[in-house]
Amino acid sequence: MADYANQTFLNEEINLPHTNFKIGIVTALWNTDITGELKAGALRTLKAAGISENNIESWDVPGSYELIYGANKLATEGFDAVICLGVVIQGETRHFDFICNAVANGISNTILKHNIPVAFGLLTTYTQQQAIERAGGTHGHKGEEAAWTVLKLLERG
Ligand code: DLZ
Repeated sequence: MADYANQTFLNEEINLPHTNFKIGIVTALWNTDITGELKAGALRTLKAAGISENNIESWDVPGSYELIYGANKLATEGFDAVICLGVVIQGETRHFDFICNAVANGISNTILKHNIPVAFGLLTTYTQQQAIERAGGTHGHKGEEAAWTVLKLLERG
């Protein structure tokens, strides 16, 4: 996969056609010390782009598997974009594969069904340290990146 240093596009300015977009942030409560930081970064990025707090719904769901339901529910309710945030750390069982694949497929299906941007802000790491490094550490901030991603797509209106 690409290195964080190649992601200079993240510094690009966002030019939204308006700032009234309704954006949902769905965050898994597993590994909440890390997902909490992902959420804080996503909120910071949305606000910096001019999205008012009144137009942002932040919804905490039990685990990453529930991101699928969360994204689909908000899309059904008319949100313009959804940011999904979670951390799945490889354990000794096959849960990791099932959850990661299900979330990837579920989010793809939601995008296609509702035709809105849904960001895949799911960290899928071998260790907790790798996840920490991607929540504002040496490998960037995947919460900020996920928010930037939906904003970039909303530029089109
Ligand atoms: C069950 C489970 C496991 C083993 N690991 C994680 C994890 O690392 N990260 C996460 O977000 N959720 C995990 N879960 C919970 C599932 O996502 C889900 O909440 C439950 O299976 C109930 O549907």
